[in-house]
Amino acid sequence: MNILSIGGSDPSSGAGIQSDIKTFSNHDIYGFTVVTAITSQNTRKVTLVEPVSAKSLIAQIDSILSDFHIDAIKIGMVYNSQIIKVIHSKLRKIKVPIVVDPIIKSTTGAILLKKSALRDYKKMIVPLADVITPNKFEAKALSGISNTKKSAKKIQSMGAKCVIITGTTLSNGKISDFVLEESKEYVISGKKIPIKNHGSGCNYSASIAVSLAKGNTMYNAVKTAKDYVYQSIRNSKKIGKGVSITHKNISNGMRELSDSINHFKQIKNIYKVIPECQTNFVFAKKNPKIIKDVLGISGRLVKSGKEVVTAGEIVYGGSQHVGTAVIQVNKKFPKIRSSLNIKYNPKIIAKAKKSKFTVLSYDRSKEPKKSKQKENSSISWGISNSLNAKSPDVIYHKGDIGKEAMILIFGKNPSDVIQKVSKLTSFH
Ligand code: PXL
Repeated sequence: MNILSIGGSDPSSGAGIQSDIKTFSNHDIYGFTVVTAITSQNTRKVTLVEPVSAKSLIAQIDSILSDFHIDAIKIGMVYNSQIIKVIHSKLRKIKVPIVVDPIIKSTTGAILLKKSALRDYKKMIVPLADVITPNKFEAKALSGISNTKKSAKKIQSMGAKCVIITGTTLSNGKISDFVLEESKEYVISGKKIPIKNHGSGCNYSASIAVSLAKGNTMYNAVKTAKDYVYQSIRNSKKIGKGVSITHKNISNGMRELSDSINHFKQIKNIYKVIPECQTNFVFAKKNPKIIKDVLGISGRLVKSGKEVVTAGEIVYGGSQHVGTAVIQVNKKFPKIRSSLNIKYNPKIIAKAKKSKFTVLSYDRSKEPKKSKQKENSSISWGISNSLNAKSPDVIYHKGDIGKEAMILIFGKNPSDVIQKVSKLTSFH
């Protein structure tokens, strides 16, 4: 997937297009950038802003639009009326989701949208927005209204489909975002971290663009963005002499799982082994005790025609079933920390046995009633029932009334699992 960020260059890489590339990369999305203005700034101050010429802006936009498929666009800093007019004329007929993040002042207080450009901004940039993400100060600047709900309605009346005003209420350590969609409104709250930072606004709107590019709902996009920003502030770095720069720490485990998921999706004809209940791929911390200790995919790996696509994000607690299975195996074999489920197929089991894998199974119809009634206990029961002295490579069951037959493949880490999956499914 590809997203285009149109905005200012920030040499400190805390905000602007440099920051957006980081957010896109963190989500495995390719980022294009069109520079509207070159700011000279660090964590203490902005010393110069130089807008690019209309000619350069037009040429940059044309270069990107004429060559690449684009799944979403984010518009950040635009600085002056000339830039606003070019962006409007180039994007007004574009059909992909557009996220507008109004940038009026820098973190350190410098003007990033000229006063003389505000009128054109409201007339030409706001109406491009499928969603606009002002903070409460930017919302007031656009609408002239302090009241959150009325301000959002006014901005919507300028032509933005959805309006999200961030950082609206602050009570008992919480920070809230007010969301006004076309036909509903709601508030999403989260914990406030009292760190003055550079980058959180860009992280928020870029994360929204990622979710919309992936086809998620606005509600999910806002939830995901709030979580992403929370993590990026919590993990912010004081690398300069002034404010901290937000940073999203992608753990080695997350990266390893993400790489292996991509590898899995590229295995020839792999869509044929995705079961009805879809596939999850998990990687646990050392000594996992609870589901939150296990990375998994929040929406699973799903079959879409002959392709396998990732639905949702890699998160701790992302898989209930496969996560439970790996915790259970790990209790007896602490080296085993990764697993993936595929559709039951006797040919795969035969191949596993021929390959001298340790293949175990259990019979779901023999599960005691008590265990069946408890949510998720079937897997714990089945796995612990099947385990013997040898660390398992494969555990399967042939299903029960209303329960789909399934194969689980285990390994030390995601690459180990992928090696086994590749070997077992190579006949497809
Ligand atoms: O965080 C907003 C922002 C966006 N884009 C650029 C910036 C800033 C804030 O300083 O400099 C280029």
